Amino acid sequence: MTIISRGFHGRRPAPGTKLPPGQYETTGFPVLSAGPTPRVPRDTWEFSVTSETGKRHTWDWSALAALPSETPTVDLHCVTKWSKFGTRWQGVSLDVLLADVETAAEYALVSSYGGYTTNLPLEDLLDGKAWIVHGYDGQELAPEHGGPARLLVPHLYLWKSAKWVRGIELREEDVPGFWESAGYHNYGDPWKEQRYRGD
Ligand SMILES: Nc1nc2c(c(=O)[nH]1)N[C@H]1C(S)=C(S)[C@@H](COP(=O)(O)O)O[C@H]1N2
Ligand SMILES: [Mo]
Repeated sequence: MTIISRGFHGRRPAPGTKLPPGQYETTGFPVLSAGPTPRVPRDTWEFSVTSETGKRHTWDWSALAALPSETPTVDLHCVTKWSKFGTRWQGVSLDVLLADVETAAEYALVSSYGGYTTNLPLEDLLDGKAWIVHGYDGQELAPEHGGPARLLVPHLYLWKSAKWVRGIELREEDVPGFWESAGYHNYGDPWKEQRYRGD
């Protein structure tokens, strides 16, 4: 007879866990920024989507604020191994922002005030999976966490959630962003532990 103890599977998460492999839970909210925090006033803020034909769609702050917003509650997973459960955001779904954009592109390159970039397949921005968020936990999004507005794409590692988001370029060909060029995984699925190139 074999007695299987609770510890038998070591650190493997239990079925149904919210913690992807190799991650630990934190209750704080660490700030990770590759450079200084840009200060972008809401009245000069602009966000644009540019399609592969060069057609540009632009929203200023009042245009963004006029769109229907959602309040997603999501878990965050950072490649440096912390995860934070149940974060509450407010923002506009990319489904809304991309609704009138005609495109046959398959890839998106996201860029930020300050110069940061990150890339992902366009389909990862659609179908309720991504938002441009401007509120966190019932407050305006703080500058260190990407305010006035950031991308939130919580099913991928958090480096894909570009802070101080400024624009999205829709492209026929994929091009690596800042961390992707520096050796991070091109896609970054935390459940497959796609941290670095080759994972
Ligand atoms: N513009 C910009 N966005 C960014 C970053 C950055 O350096 N610049 N860092 C990324 C990384 S590596 C992480 S883990 C998260 C951190 O978000 P937080 O500081 O709100 O925790 O933002 C991501 N978005
Ligand atoms: Mo990160």
